[in-house]
Amino acid sequence: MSCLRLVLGDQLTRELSSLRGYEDGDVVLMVEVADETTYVRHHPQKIALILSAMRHFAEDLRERGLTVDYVRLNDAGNTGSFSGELARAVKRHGASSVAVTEPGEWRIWEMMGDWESDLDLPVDILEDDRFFCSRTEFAGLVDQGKTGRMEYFYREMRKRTGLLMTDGGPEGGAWNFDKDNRKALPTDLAPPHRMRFRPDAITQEVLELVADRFSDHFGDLDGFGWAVSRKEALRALRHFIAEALPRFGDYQDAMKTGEDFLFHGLISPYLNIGLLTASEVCDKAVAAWENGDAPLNAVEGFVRQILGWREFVRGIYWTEMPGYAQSNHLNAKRDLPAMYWGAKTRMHCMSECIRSTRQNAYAHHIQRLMVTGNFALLAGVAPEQIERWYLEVYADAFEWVELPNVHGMAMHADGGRLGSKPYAASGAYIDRMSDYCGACSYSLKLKTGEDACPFNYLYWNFLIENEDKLGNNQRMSLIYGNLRRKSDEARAEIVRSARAFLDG
Ligand code: FAD
Ligand code: DLZ
Ligand code: SF4
Repeated sequence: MSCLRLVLGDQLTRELSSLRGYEDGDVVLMVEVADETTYVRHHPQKIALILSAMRHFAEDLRERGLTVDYVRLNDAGNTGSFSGELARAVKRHGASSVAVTEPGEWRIWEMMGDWESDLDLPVDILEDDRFFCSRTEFAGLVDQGKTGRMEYFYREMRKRTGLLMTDGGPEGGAWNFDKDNRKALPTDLAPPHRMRFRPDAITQEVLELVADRFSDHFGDLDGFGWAVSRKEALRALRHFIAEALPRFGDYQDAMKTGEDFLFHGLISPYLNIGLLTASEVCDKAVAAWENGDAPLNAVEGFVRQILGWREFVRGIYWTEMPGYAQSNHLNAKRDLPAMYWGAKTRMHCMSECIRSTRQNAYAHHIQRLMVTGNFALLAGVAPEQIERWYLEVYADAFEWVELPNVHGMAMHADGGRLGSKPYAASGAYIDRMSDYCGACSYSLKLKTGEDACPFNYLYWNFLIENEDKLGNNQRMSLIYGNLRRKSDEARAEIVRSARAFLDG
């Protein structure tokens, strides 16, 4: 009685639930399929990362003595879908059951629901226990009213895990040290270099395949330097903890021309495909603080991103889907501007973030939220168009984490489930956190007109257009107070500038 154990491209973890209990005679199935490489037009680096990491993981399992059946993208007879390849493999191996870990995307979850009846054998869908908070546990917290805001969920998770806790309270006497964080970057401070990994023979072969089949997707493949095995991902993590973590908190929100990584971890792709686990990453960061190698404001800020935000958005995704993706609270309808695909723009901040995205399949959080996300929010881009963009262009993009971040955090399309108010900002915020404005051909000082920073008038225009939905939001009362003090003439000038820009 052999069990076919299907491992998906974002489940590359040795301790995965579907690999536990492996017995002689069982077969691990891994499949490269056209449906997954093209359901959106992924950045070529994302495809290369996943396929190469899958091939390395299969080798690793074989070295540990497991039998692995690995189907390559160009193999003859490849049906191109998970369902098709699973059916073929069941026949090939005469399997009597299938085991698989729950997937990271709703569309695959729905697909898996058909497998038992289609294949006419038992299909065991096991919990993905690589997260701190299971789907069921999160649903329980929703019922207890503990997931209204990320901050309360995070505190609950600190208590449950004991991370950065002492005598039942938070280490350092506070849950959050953001007052010490978010500084602008001093001009003389050089960030550490990015750790790049030279492609080995397996990666070289994948790079050729990707260049051959996906060269029409947005993004550069040259300079591919991602870690593709657990060993390399651990080296990347050690590099981050030693070189960048100590300053992570201070400069978490900073942006600088030509500096694409600053003090960020660049570990989200590894976490999301399973080369690193959330608990080991948090444990190592906490150990750095315990050993005196990183300050508490940095380590707490970092742990909050993973134990707090990452778990919170996953919980929202699985408790709110499939309806979550359908809402459009601000009724945003505009098409995604061509500059997101690299068309020339005078906006230096947008041009920098999109350049980094194209070159690296990466932009850091504040670039995603306060530049490209903020622009899409203020310009009223249709949520499904900007969501698709984020899902396509980042190496770490999987719907469970991408959708709540874009739909909820950046676009406020969920009406406030994820965040109590939209992260809308004018050019002043971007200027405070970056050196972008000094190199821009728009003027930050001008508030309206052809040469004014577009973020300035788009910000007020957004508030005017959405006054019926946001005007009574307690957290925006100050801003709306300022808007209401503007003369009719000033408001009309804002609307005129915004229309001219957006229609242009
Ligand atoms: P660091 O800044 O070093 O942070 C450390 C880790 O914290 C990250 O690796 C990540 O695992 C976690 N983290 C931080 N913020 C978040 C968050 N808001 N949600 C979930 N995890 C978080 N993250 C993704 O993993 N995939 C996405 O598709 C994705 N899309 C995003 C879209 C938008 C509009 C926004 C605003 C954020 C998005 N994020 C996404 C969250 C965040 O921007 C990335 O996790 C981060 O930039 C990854 O780079 P890093 O590893 O250098 O992160
Ligand atoms: C993203 C991706 C890509 C590009 N290719 C594959 C693939 O060929 N085989 C595979 O198993 N997984 C791939 N993935 C990741 C899947 O899309 C991901 O596992 C599902 O979306 C579930 O989260
Ligand atoms: Fe961006 Fe405005 Fe600054 Fe130019 S002036 S870089 S458009 S915020």
